[in-house]
Amino acid sequence: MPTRDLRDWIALLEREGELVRVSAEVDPHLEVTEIVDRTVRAGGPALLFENPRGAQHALLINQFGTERRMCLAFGVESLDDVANRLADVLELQPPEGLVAKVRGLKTLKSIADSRPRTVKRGASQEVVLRGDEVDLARLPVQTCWPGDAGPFITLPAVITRNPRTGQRNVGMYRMQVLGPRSTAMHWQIHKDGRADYLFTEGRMEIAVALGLDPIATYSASAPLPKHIDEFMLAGFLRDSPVEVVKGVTIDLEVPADAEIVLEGYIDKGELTDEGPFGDHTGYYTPAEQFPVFNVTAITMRKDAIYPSIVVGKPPQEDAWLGKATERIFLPAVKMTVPEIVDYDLPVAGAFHNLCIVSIRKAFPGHAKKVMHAIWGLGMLSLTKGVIVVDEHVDVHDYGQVMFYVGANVDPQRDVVITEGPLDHLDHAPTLQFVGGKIGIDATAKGPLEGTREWPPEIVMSEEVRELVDRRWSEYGLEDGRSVNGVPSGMGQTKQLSRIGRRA
Ligand SMILES: Cc1cc2nc3c(=O)[nH]c(=O)nc-3n(C[C@H](O)[C@H](O)[C@H](O)COP(=O)(O)O)c2cc1C
Ligand SMILES: [Mn+2]
Repeated sequence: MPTRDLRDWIALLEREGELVRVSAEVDPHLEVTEIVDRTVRAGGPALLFENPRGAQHALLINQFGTERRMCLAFGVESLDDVANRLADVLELQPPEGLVAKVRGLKTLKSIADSRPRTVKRGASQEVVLRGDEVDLARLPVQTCWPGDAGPFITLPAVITRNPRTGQRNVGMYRMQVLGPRSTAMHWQIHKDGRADYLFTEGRMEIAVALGLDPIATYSASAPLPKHIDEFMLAGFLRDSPVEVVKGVTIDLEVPADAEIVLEGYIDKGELTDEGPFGDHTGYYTPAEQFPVFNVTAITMRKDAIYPSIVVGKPPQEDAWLGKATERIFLPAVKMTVPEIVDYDLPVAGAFHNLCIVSIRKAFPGHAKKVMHAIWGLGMLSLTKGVIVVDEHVDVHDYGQVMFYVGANVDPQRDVVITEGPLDHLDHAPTLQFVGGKIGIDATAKGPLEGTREWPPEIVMSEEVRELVDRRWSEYGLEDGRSVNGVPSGMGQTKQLSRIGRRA
């Protein structure tokens, strides 16, 4: 069962041996980052710093840092189980027969029941600080890297409303603390939060939830279409709606179970220099102008716990938020491009730099069609490089992928160079926001694609493999895993299971 709030989640992590409490006084200025960086790379536990220097609240970090914890958060054995539940919804067909009808109705009901529910009272408002009582310095906000412009709130769920439709949007955008009652709001150019801002005239009310259950926190980072409320996704994935309560100084609803809520507003046109900030690209993003968020109230639970995350050179904790999105959105990607079998966004590629995709190839030029489909699909459109392989290739095994890139590619024939929109933070292109794209077709080619006769791949006969399986123990050898004809990663196992384990 997924957990309902952050305390429930911390208790689960503790029961599972997945959390360590640090009682020593630790400085949120750089020191926490260095500890977390080492812990994440070692596949270590979530950390609850009980005495962050200079602050009045404990700091939770690395709650998402391994595949096991990510699965615990979603209450599943594997992230693909989450994807399968969504696939059921996406594939909802007009049902035939009674059993299918009942199943269909249950699925529809579970979607309807996923909408946030308004309640009268929320633990997130046990303590209310307004006006001059508001001081962000009570929170252990991290300055993550030596070149950062200041402390940044890094794991917020920022709630806005589209002024035209009234639709809620929830997104995760870093917030540089500027003073006791103000922060910057780092809304990148492609994001829904930014669009809500652009639609607004004058003043825009904002709520920022800190310390939610892990599914709601994850949902704030999920690249949903504009008109879908991220808290509805959270309700669906949790199997219980996110409860919301009216804000104390704003006309927005805020999560009733949050540890901390910042209420406030942004005045259109009030901008500030934001950054530099050491980001998930592995580089500092330079200072740029972003809107100023003015805080009118801090509401919180008693002894509220402040959540944080460090981004930087991969792999960091956010790798697993990204992997969750990769897995959870596969059914939606397949619905639009059904010939896609699987895809992998390598963590080392910082997600937007590289996408490996396997396809059921059916016609000449098919791999190139799929590259262009990816460059036209939601946030995947920002992907800089796409590698396409045939369906039998395991996209998560980078050794295999590299083999087919080496073996099957004629660079003159199989490489596509084009251009399009790029990630807001990508420093490599000459212009910000737009630049080159590369596609590599590593599929086997047919005569209609202008090749000579394509040779068969080497594969041992099934008969001999069975014989050797049967007789293996007679040979006095140890591991005899058969990988018929498929080059294995040569010691490089799947990235998915690897991120967590390295020292
Ligand atoms: C740890 C973390 C930090 C992020 N920081 C930002 C950020 O500062 N600005 C931004 O635009 N997106 C940031 N993102 C990505 C957005 O949360 C993500 O694109 C989300 O889908 C945005 O929601 P929206 O499309 O509803 O605006 C971050 C994601 C994570 C996991
Ligand atoms: Mn959104």
